[in-house]
Order: sequence, then structure tokens, then C-alpha cells
Amino acid sequence: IADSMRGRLKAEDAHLHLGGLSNYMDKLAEAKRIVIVGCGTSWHAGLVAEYLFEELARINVEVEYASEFRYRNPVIEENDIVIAISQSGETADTLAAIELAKSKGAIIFGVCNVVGSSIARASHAGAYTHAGPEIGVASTKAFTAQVTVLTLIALATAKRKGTISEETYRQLLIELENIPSKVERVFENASKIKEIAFIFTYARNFIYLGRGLNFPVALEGALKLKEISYIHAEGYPAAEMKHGPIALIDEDMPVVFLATHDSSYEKIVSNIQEVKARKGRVIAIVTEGDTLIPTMVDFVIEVPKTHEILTPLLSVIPLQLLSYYIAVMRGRNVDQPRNLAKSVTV
Ligand code: F1P
Repeated sequence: IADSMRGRLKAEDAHLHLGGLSNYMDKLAEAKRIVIVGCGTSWHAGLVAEYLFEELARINVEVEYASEFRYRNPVIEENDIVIAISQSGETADTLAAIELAKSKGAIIFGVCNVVGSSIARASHAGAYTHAGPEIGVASTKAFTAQVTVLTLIALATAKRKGTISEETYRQLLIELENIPSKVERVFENASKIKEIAFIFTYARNFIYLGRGLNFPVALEGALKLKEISYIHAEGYPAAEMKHGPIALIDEDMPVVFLATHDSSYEKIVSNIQEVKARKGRVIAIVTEGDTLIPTMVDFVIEVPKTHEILTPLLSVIPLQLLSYYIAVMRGRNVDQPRNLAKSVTV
């Protein structure tokens, strides 16, 4: 991402980074509905995109597990737009979802990493993430690259539709250029994250909670922990906690809060209080300079301040590192986790 973005984004040219998709900006801007399909991490990137398209471009978005899509009779109409997200570009369920949507007349846009992959070829147009090969099986940089590309698509669409001001558009593009150096700053916290990982190496369960754009990040943090550490972990919207998961909270339950300083900050603070009142052990991902949450929780990991829309690009990094260190401390092979395939082709 750093290589593809640094110094190259100009305020007026988000769509120029979108490869063949740049020829379809009118279709995106006219869309009444976008359906996003993907599996695993790619599905989580799709959930982030739902917030982005709805917030920036005011387009109704549905995000579907590609693995479930074909077992329903989904309502897809001629010229509906379907965005298929896949790191490998070979995931069988995502390909099947594309074929189903195509048979109903949908226009398919692919967001893939692997150039010339089956999903890229099955799409009418697409934008490559150019994240380079994932060395491990579990997607990590693919997630940030997918979210970056989806942010650019949402921004270019919003600009074409006129649903964001010129100033917001410019600010977001400039801030997107700052993200690589801010990611590097998150890496400066690696030794602290390692210490936290040491304390929780043998935890049996984890809960991840977030709101808004940080909700899909909570899901992704939990998935990374499951995939490479084999620890049972669940992500929820923080407000869902009261509807069931709160029963699980006691002194043995680590709870990771995505608590960056954004529009849901106060609500997250009260969720943290609820968990602490039940003796849960809280690890909070906070914005640099936060003085309140560090007084309430057991551990904090700071990420630099950014525009709320871009938060997932930073808040996911400490969660990936936490999973990585826990997995290494448990003696797991982080590149080749048991039972997982790089691309699920059957
Ligand atoms: C989807 C996915 C990955 C996951 C694992 C299995 O792959 O669920 O998110 O980490 O590798 O496959 P893709 O369609 O994004 O290639």
C-alpha cells in the first residue's frame, strides 16, 4: 500500500487508482443498490465498505457471505452492482456468487489481489489491490489493501455523485496518503503488544467489541486470533453485548475494545464500564493522547489519530500483531495454520 500510494495520490484523481473500474464510475454513481460478496477477511472488508458507501455516497449496500448467497434465491435485478472481494481471486463460493449474480444481469466488479485470477476474469471490471503475495495463509495486508481500494471506490463514487464536499474529499485523500507512516507508528508499539500477548498466551476465549467502522474490525481481530492461535474468539457490535455475550464476562475473560476517539466514543466508554463492573480484563485500542480510557482499563494500545472514515486501516494493525504474538508464544505455525487453505477452491 505504501508503495502504491505514497506521493501519488492527487486530490482530484481517486478514480485513477482504480484500474478498469475507473471506466465504470457512472454506473457506480447511478447505482440504487450495491451487493458486496466475499468470505472470511474479505467479507469483513466488505462490511467496512458498507459504512463507506452509505456514509460517503449514500448508496444502499448489502454485504453477503458468498458462501451463503447461492443457497438463497437472492433478489438481484438487471444492472444491480455486485462487488466481489477476494484476496486469492480463486475462492469457489465467491466465484459461484458471481456466476449467480451474472445470470440475473448484475454488473460485477472484482476487488482482488491476484492479477489474472479466476474472480478477476469473471468480473466485468475491477481494481487490483496490489498488496503483493500473502506469505501466510491468513489474510492480513490483504485486509488493509482491500479497505484502501474500497475507500477509493467509495470516494470516487461520492465525488461523481456530489454527495461529499470538495473539501472532505481532498482531506480524505490527503489523509489516505498519511496512512502508511501512521501504520509504521503503530508498529512502534510492537514490544508493548508482545507483553500483552505474553499475559494472555493461554487465555481460552476472547471477546472483541467495536461500534461503527470498528465493528468489522472487531470481527477481523477475532478471526485472526482463531485462525492462527486456535483460541476461541468472537467479535460483536459493542451494543450487542447486553443481548447475550455479557453473560460470559468474568475475571477470566479478556475483552478487546476498539475505542478510538470517534463519534461513538462515549458509548464505548460506558460499555467499558459495564465490562469492568463484571471484572472483565480489558485491552483497549485507543487514539494517541486519550487520557480517560487508560484510567479505566487494564491495557491500552495507542494508534495515531486519523479521519474517522479511515480508522479501520489503523485499528486493525494492533489486533493482527496481538494474534501474531499470541500464536508464536503458543508455538503455532503462523504461516501455515492447521486446517486452513490459502484459497478455498472447493
Ligand atoms: C477468503 C478466506 C481468507 C482467510 C483464509 C481462507 O479468501 O476466508 O479470508 O484468511 O485464507 O480464505 P479470499 O477469497 O479473500 O482469497
